[in-house]
Amino acid sequence: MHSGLLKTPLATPTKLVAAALGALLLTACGSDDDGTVPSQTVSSQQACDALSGKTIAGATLATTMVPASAGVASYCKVSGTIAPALNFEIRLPQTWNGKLYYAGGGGYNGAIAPQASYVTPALSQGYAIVASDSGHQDNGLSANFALTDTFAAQLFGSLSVPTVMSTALETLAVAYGALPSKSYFEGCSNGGREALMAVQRSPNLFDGVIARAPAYNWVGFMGQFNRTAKTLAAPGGAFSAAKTGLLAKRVRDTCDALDGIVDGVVSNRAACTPAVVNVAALRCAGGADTGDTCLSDAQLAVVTSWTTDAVFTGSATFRNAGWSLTGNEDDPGAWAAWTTGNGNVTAALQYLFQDTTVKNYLARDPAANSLAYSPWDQNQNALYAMAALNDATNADIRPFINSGAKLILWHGGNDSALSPNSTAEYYAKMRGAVGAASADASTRFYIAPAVDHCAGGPGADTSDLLTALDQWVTKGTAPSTLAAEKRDATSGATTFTRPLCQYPQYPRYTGPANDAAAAKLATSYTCTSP
Ligand SMILES: [Ca+2]
Repeated sequence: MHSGLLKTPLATPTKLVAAALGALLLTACGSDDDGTVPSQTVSSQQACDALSGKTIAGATLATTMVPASAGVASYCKVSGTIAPALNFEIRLPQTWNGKLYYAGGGGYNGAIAPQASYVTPALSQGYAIVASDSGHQDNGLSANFALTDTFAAQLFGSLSVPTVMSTALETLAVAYGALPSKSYFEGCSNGGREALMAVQRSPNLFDGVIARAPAYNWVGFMGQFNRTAKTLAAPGGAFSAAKTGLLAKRVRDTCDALDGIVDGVVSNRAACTPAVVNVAALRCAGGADTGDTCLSDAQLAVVTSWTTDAVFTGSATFRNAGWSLTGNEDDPGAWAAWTTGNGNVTAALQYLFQDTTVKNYLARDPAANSLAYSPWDQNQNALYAMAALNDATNADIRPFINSGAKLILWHGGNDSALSPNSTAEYYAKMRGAVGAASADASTRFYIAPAVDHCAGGPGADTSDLLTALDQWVTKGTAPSTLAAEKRDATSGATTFTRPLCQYPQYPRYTGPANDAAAAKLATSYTCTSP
C-alpha cells in the first residue's frame, strides 16, 4: 500500500520522505504515545519470506537465510539489481533494532564487499545492513568503467548511495511494515569519500555519518600518487625494504619519546616535524646511492614529495596535504604496500590507482603511460570533470548540520594511502565554513596514532564509532575521548587499549615509568594538546 509513495526521485531528500512515510506507516500500524517506532518483532526468516520474489522499484529481490558462522548470527540476505547494473545487498538481522546501516565501499568498488570489521558488529546490534557495488562490476583497482560508461561513472561518484537508499527504505517498509527510525552511513577510504559525498550532496539522507580515512580529494590525492610514483621511478629513487626501514628508524629515534613513552609509536605527530627528524642527515656522501645505510639524493626527493603539499593548477581544491613522518613507514601495510612496492613502484597500490585514473579519466587512453603523463594538471577539462564526479571537497556542510545530523571523521595516523593531514585540512576548512560552535555541536575528528589505512599497523585500530554516533543521534550524548584497542590477529583478544583522542590531541603516556603492564592500559594515557 505504501510502495507508490516510496518511489522517490533521486533528488528528493530521502530522510524527509522517510520521516513523512514513517508517520503514515505509524498511523496505519499503530504507534507508541511518544511517536517512536514500535519494537520490531519480525524475525529474519519472516523478513526473508516476506521479500522473496518481490519486485521493488523495478528490482526483483532474491532472498536467502545465511546460517550463523564465526561469531556472526544468522541473517536474511536480500539481493537485487537496480537497472541497468547497480547490484545491492541488504542483510536483515535476527531481531531488527529499527535502524539502517549503510556500509561504504573501497577503491574503485565493482563488487559488494562491505568491510566485515564494521558490518559484523552492526549486524549483531540489530541494524539492517545495506551495501552495493556502486553500479559496475570489476576489481577495485580498475576504473575502466569510467572510460565508456558515463552513468556508471556518475553512480560511482555520487549517485549510487541515494539510489540504493531509496530502494532499501522501500524494502524495509515491506519487510517490517516500518521505515528505519534512524539511518547511518559508515565507510573507509573510498567509503569515507562516499560518506562525505552523502554529507555534501545528499544532506538529508542520513541521521549520522562516519567518514574514515576519506578519499575525498580525488583530483588532489591521485595527483599526489602520480607525483610520488614518478620520484620513485626516477633513476636511483627506488625504496627497498632496507631503505624504508632506515628512514622509519630515524623517525622513531628522534620522535618516539616525544609522547612520554618509547613504544615504537610516534603519537605526538605534531612535534615530529621534518626539522626535528632532519632526514638530510641520512644522505649518502656525494648523493649517489652507496648502500643500505644512507639515502641517495633521488631517495631524499621521494621523502620530500611525501612530506610536502601537492598543489595543482585549477580549483583551490586540486591539492593534497603532505604526510607527516610516522616512524612506522616500515610496517608491511604502509610504504611497502602503498607507496614503494619494496623497490618496485609499479607493484605499489598508489601507482596502480593513479595509473588506472590517468588511463580512464584524464588521458582517456587505455595505452597511456601514467609515469610519462606530465604535468598532472595539463588537461583542466578532464580534472574538472573528474572533480565534478568524485570530489567531496565542499566544506560548507550547513545543510547536513542544520538537518540535525552528526558527522564523525576518523583517520589512522600511519595511513600511507591517504594523508591524515588532508583530512585535518578538510576538517579545518569545514570548521571555517560552518563556524566553530556549529562544528563542535555536530562534528568530531579523531586520529588513531600508528594505525594503517583503515586498519592494521602497530596502533590501536579498533574503535566502535557506530555506538558513539548512535548515542549522539538518539540521546544527544556527544562523544569526547573514545576507546581504542588492538586485538590479536588470530585470537581476537585485546592486546592493549588506548584513548582515542579528539584531534589535535594525542594520547600522552602519564603512567608509571618502565611498567610494561601499565603501558598496555588506556588509563595510563592522557589526551594532550601538542
Ligand atoms: Ca611513543
